[in-house]
Amino acid sequence: MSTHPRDESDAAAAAPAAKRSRLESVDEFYETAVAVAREAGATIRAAFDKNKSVMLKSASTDLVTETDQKVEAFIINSFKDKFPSHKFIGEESVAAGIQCELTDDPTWIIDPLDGTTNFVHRFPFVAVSIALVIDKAPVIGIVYNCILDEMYTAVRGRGAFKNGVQITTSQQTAVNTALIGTEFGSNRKDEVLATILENMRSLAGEPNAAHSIRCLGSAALNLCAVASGAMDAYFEFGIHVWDIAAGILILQEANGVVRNPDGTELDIMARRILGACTPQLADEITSRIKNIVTPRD
Ligand code: LIP
Repeated sequence: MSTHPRDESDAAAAAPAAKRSRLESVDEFYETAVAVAREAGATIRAAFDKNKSVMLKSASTDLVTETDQKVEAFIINSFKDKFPSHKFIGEESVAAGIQCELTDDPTWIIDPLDGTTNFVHRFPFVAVSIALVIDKAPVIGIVYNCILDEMYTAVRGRGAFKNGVQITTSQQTAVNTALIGTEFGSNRKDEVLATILENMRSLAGEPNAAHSIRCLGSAALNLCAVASGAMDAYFEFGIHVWDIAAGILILQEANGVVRNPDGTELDIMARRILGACTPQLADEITSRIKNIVTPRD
């Protein structure tokens, strides 16, 4: 059962045949993505309180479990069955050596379990993140916090929703009244960590100190927190396209702004993100943080 209102049904009826069939496909893609995210979430929830065998990827701070791998395989197989011509970018497939290439073709970008460190420690900010990207722009974004049962959804042009209720960002325009999300990430090399801490200090310290800083441990859920007004902005360096593809659309559809942290137009493969409730807050954060250079996805 859909949690996303179909407020374009009148438009669909009036549209020419080609456009109508595209709108109908979007509805089918959306319904499938929500159902798959729910089923994936049930698998994660069942494993959440159990002992996990934890493996390392790029560093001792970059974790993966059997559940990440099992859930990604389930999600990709589910979409392949229904939409055989579509392409995929999945976190664990890329970790296993599959090329991370974004073309203009319809591509499902999947993080089966965003917040793996949280999952390992039973900190309940764990999400299934699924985006459908067409012509390199997200068209559908689903982020499901399967532990708290919070389903964030967006379809381009139709608004953003949390458990079926429309969400919008807060209206904060300045750092000194804002709650700001950021993360330590998995690269803890000395010079990287120094810039991360310097950026936190620049925002959390006087003058014009932010109300506070939060680290939820999931890029997807940080973006949804900004989308729903629970935080005012979020930025991070070193994330991957699968961490942010769905959350970007949810934040845009909730009237937020997404950019590269240096203020330029967002490049979703550039492994950096700044999301904010207003352009003014985004501008101030940009002026107060330093860039961290990372290789592209
Ligand atoms: C996580 C991100 C988080 C980042 C972590 C990690 P994962 O994704 O969502 O924002 O700080 O280093 O990349 O690995 O749990 O899917």
